[in-house]
Amino acid sequence: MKRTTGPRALALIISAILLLAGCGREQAADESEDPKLLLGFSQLGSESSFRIGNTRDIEEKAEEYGISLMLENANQKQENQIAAIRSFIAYRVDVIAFSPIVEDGWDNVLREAKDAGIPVVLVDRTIRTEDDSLYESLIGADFYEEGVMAAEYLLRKADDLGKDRLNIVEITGTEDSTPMKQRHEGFFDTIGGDSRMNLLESVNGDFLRSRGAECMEYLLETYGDDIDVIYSHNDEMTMGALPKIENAGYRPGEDMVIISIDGGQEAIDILKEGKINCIVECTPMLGSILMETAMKLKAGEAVEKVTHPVERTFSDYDDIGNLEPRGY
Ligand code: GYE
Repeated sequence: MKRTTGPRALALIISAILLLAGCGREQAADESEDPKLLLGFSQLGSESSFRIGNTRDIEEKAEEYGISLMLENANQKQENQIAAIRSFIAYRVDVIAFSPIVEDGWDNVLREAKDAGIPVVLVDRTIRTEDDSLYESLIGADFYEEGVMAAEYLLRKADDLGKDRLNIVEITGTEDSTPMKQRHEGFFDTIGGDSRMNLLESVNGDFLRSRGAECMEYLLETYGDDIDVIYSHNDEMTMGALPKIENAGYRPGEDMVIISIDGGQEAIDILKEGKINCIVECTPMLGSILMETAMKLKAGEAVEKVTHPVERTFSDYDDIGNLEPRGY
């Protein structure tokens, strides 16, 4: 048997080293081709159908555009995202993208990316920083506007219900995250001047189905019959809450007005059954804009600082019988 290290064996050894170096990576860049662009993307987790749809869309669009994707999933931990961004810098990717789980605490790592000359794109959520030059572009929904749309639905519904008081409970998303803050503000700024509207309590459900169920259980124990409206910051928490409402003997969608956000297929189907009254769309399909933006950045072209997708509301006032499959 030949014992010298031929080119093929060498290639195998190099691949093995690269694989080891990329340990923990869900998908490593294909080194065999010369990619036109290497994109490092740190996804924040897998907490909802929105998130899973967003990850899938980015993987699919990277492939379509012939872009090599290094994808890391942070499993809901900011420190994992920071470590992923550092590994992208060490790998010298062309562009770094990430969905920041919370708004604060990114300045140091983003300064490191800037010093290394690697442009950064924020996907879905934004960050709080005094230095806007730490990122090139934000691609994500206008969460404040989503809160406004949810409130506009409620104002219309309130007129139809004809009650002079509506008691609201709010189940919010992850503390210190952009959608949590802005969905709250947009909603309460819009109903603020209406004397019928009364907030009983806001509780934090962390965008998780299990937490949505726990929050609802607590709210029902505390306020029971008094609850007229449930404003939930995502479908996942809404779907955790619904069985609790039914088990407590109430009919969601009739005894209590249910307002949700995202518009994934499972929730849309429940809206069609009448157990959710209104869903504000939040689309996870941000992959194409991300790929276009990354390519422009690599080419040294100017990009939009902020891009918001166009979104709509689905409610019991609309005919959504023929709605296209949602894809998430
Ligand atoms: O609404 C929720 C997800 O950041 C817009 O995060 C996103 C939110 C989305 O987990 O379902």
